[in-house]
Amino acid sequence: MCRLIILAAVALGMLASPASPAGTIRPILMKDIAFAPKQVTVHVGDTLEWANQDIVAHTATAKDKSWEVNVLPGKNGRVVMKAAGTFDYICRYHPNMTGEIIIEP
Ligand SMILES: [Cu+2]
Repeated sequence: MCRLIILAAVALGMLASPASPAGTIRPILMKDIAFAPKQVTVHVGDTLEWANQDIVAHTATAKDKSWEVNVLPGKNGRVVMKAAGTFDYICRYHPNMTGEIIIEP
C-alpha cells in the first residue's frame, strides 16, 4: 500500500514537472458529440490536437473567438495555445458540446 502511494506520488511529480519541454502536443477526442477530456490544462506554447472520431464534422471554437479549428470526420485539427488564460469553447455545429482549456504561463 505504502509503495503504491509512493509510486503514484512519483508519477504525479513527473507529470507536473515544470521541466516538461515546451511545445507538448495534448490530444483531445471528439467522440459521441462530446470533447474528452472535457477540461484540459496546458502551458503557453503547447499544441492541442483534436481527433474527430465521429461521423460528422466538429469545431473547437473559443467562446471569445480567439481561436477555432474545424475538424472533419476521421481527421485531426491543431491549435497552438499562445496566451495564458481560461477558455470555454464549444463546437459551432453542436452548441451543447462544450469544453474548457486552462492555459498556464
Ligand atoms: Cu460538433
